[in-house]
Amino acid sequence: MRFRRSPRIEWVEDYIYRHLRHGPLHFTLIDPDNQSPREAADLAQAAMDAGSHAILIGGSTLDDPRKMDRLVKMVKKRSGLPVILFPGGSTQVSTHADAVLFMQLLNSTDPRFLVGEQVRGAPVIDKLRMEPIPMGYIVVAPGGTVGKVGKARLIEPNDIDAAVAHALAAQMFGMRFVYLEAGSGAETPVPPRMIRAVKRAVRVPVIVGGGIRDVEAAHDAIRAGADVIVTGTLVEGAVDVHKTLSDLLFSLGEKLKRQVRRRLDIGDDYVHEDTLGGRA
Ligand code: 1GP
Repeated sequence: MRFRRSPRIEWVEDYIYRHLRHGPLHFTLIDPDNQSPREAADLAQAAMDAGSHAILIGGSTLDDPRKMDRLVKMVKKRSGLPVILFPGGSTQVSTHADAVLFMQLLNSTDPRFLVGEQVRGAPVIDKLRMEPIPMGYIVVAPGGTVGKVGKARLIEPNDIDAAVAHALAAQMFGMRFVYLEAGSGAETPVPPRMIRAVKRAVRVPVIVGGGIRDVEAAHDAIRAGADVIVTGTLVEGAVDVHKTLSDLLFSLGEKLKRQVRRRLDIGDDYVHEDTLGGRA
């Protein structure tokens, strides 16, 4: 019997890695708890026009699979971007999405978020032939709703070693992304010092979100080494989503370019390219 050396990397993950070669990315988070399907579709289109790279859909509390399905379908129809589920639980799966972040809340104290929801969701994802993207999810204080719902033993902002240890564990488990989360709407985002330490420790891309509300915070995260920044609240509260995101991405543009140049200079590379034989 022949075994594949590693699971097949499918198109959404490949899309992310290909874009990462040119610098950090921005993902727009849509929380189905806070949006009607129509509002979500408008938001997704504005995000695409502004230059965001993917749409994440998910929330900590939604438990209405039909609303989720309608919302994902409308978002998919209106935006040409990959639509990736960022589920709070196994009921948040929709046939219309392109991929799902198959994640483990690594600092949860509840087996449900460590393995229970994943076991419930896996057969559904398999049946739908949806692309799972294995990801270690680490919640940092203040943690917000996800910290509470996910029963996280929050990592304190100054506990850099704990963040690094969780990220290393994720990588050793074979997860292909690490997500440092301060919680949606967090007063304070993940500290740059923590991002920097995690980025140095792991070879997989580092996603950072929670409380990134302005260019400064986004820039700090990117300068510290974030490969992907995620914003949700920023656009939810915006009068003009397109303008808000365009302004953010435009001002990051120049900074991102400098960051890319630095990366090229130091020959930074991603672990997946070894496993893909340079496919990305
Ligand atoms: C939440 O990290 C995301 O999972 C986004 O947070 O809503 O604060 O942008 P914000």
